[in-house]
Amino acid sequence: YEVLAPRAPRILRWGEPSPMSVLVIGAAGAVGKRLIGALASRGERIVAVDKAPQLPESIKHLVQHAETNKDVRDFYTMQRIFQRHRFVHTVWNLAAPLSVETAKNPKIAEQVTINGMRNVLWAMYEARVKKILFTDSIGSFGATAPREECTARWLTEHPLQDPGSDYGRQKRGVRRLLKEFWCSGGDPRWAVLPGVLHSESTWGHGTTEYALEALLAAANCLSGKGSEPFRCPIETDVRLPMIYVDDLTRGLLALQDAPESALKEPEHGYAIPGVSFTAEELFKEIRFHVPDFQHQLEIDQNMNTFAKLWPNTLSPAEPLRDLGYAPSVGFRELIFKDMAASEELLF
Ligand code: AKB
Repeated sequence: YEVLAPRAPRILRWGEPSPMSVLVIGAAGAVGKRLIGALASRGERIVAVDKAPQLPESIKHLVQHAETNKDVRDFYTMQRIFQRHRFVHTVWNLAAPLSVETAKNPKIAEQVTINGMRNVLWAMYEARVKKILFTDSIGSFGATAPREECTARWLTEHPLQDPGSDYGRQKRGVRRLLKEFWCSGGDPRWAVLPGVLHSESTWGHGTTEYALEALLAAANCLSGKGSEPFRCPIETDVRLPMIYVDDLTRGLLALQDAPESALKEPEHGYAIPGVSFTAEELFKEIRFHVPDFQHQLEIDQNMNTFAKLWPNTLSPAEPLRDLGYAPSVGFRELIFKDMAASEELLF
């Protein structure tokens, strides 16, 4: 790479709305949809990119341009998108499979996660777009990492640690590409995400997603649609960090908005903390609302291994100091909100 030169400014005609847009890749996913909702509500113009043939109804009217049927694995597709939309100031690349999907099909996951990011960065480089945000994961921490109060800084200071899964290794690969892009004058930023509770009807196959399954099972139980015990795939005393999606989008937008000078963490990586709980605590809270809810252990080897490898808690200090972000939804509220929304979905 040569160092990125700024693009020549375009003079707008008097009264013409600013065409500057945010480009969201992976727009139709659970996080993509909520992020687009939050961006649209503050008046951002959005270009939504997804491999799906259509955008979900909930975001269709919020975006100015839909680039559907577009695969990040194809460089020329990405290049054409940036040529068509010349006023992109920020890119979100959310296109990546979750942990269990990656374990099942690591080669395809690598093509999407690493090659996809490489294609996006090349296309951005050609189009002189500097700012990109990437969603890393608690899956990046391996057996040698601390369990409590984990920070993104630990990952930048231990770039060679083995995360213990292809999922974590691929995230590490992306962080390396972002570092290169940074050295070339780009402005990459990344967020370490905990498990996201988002009350969507569909989601990918990950580890922390067990909590979503449990909450949906509880909502089913409440509405009389299902009485089968929930099959818990991980040991019930394993504590994992989780976050409610509204807190997450607030944290992500704070990372997008922060001036570069405010970002003190190396390589501009920040964990976005929420709350932490074990499956046992989750089931106890669910039973408070749904006394008939039952569970039984049915350990999934992949999920259980990942869950035991990942941090118990994320540190709130750095995002508060540099981004002004602190989680606002506590454990009980989070469970209640998600379960109520899951129940609404069932009707
Ligand atoms: C997964 O479990 O795969 C994701 C994650 C925390 O990265 N939800």
